[in-house]
Amino acid sequence: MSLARTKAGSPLNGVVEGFYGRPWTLRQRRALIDWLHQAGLNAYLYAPKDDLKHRALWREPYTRSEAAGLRAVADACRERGVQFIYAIAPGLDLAAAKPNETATLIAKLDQVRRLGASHCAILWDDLPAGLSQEDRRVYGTVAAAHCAVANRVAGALERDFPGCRLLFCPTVYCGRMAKPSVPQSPYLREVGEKLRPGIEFLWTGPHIVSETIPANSIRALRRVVGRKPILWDNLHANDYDSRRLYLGPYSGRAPALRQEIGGVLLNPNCQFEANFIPIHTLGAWCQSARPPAARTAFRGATAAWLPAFTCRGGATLETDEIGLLADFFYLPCELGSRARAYVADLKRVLGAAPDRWGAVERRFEGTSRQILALCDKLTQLDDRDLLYALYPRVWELKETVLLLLAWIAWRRRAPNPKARFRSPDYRPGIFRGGFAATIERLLPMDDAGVFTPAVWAHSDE
Ligand code: GDL
Repeated sequence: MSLARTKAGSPLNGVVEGFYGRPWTLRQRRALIDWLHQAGLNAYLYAPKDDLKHRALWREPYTRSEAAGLRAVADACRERGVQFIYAIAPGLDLAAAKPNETATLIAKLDQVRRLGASHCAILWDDLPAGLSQEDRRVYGTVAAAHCAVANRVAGALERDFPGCRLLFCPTVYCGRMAKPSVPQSPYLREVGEKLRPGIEFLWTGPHIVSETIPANSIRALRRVVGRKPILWDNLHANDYDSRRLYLGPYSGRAPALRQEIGGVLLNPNCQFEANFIPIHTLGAWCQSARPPAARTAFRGATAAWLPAFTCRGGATLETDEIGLLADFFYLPCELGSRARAYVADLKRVLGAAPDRWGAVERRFEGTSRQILALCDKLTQLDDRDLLYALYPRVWELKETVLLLLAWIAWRRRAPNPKARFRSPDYRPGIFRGGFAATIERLLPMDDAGVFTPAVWAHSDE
């Protein structure tokens, strides 16, 4: 049994359960800790936005049975050499100027420390703007209030739990939020001056979801806040869009970035079971002296994930099929190579008459059939939790491919190039219906991010 200890300042690499939505279960957290251990990662930051006692009801202590769950997580972490960092997010209603509020905060952290959390974090992300009148009078600024509370907590932890680290997530937690810029942001500058030196600083990169994180963007931040940030990396977070799932590799972060940061905590898909590739490839990025290219790490991860895909009823899955699936649910701004090729083929098919389709269309149909076969096999997975994590997206993929095949069959038969496709299988309101889809059609966004109303002229008559 290895003991979970880190020296102050040694890198913390792993996962932050930091998304909105249903928190993971104890069973899932145990599996996570195994994955972290296997991937050579050493940290789990507990911060599920919708654990009421983490955020909305942060003052309330955990009940006996909730405490048993947290203790079990802490034990599992200790057995696997993973640091269990418990985060609290009091900013929705904390009255910073009232001493008993900080005392309540410290008492709550005391509870989870006694349950076995190795370190603590205090989070100030996603808060309503401004301070109460009283806090404004005492502190003047949001940054001053946040630092005062964190400094007091740090003092108490230092006294009662030597060796316990404290992480701080600022209200301005990415470049895009820093106004007018990272070096000029009054909030960041004040945090840099007032936050006690030992307290560690979380940062999501240039954006909330950062496609890339250039090393020089972090150098600029370090100059302002006076410490190496730990990345809270939302690359694979999907809580902001229930139609997305990210099975692609950890990518868009050059190895040189590693010297600039105190670690990476990945906030991944809400669907726990879908996170194998993100975690495995993060491990490769953090661990290797020379991290492999993202695509190479991805291939390694698909092979390592294969044993989870055993099926009932005789179906067998190959590594290549897992890669195919993951290519269709890759990264926020990137499709995997086979999905990209599929879309490129589709564009050529859509733009040409059937007698010009030739090999492109045959390849397109071939891939379509592979996808459909794969979707069917997945329904036979032994691991039903894995299936259910993937199910909504797999179902949508299958329906989309069937639509494309129906269009191709129709187009082959359609004599008139101006004819338009419709089918009772795709009825308005039933196919892609609902409020969000209605709005998407009224105010579509183009590839450059420009929204243009579909209806320009309207009459008030
Ligand atoms: C955020 C939230 C996080 C959420 C993520 C993606 C931080 C620090 N906070 O802004 O809880 O999961 O976006 O939606 O990232």
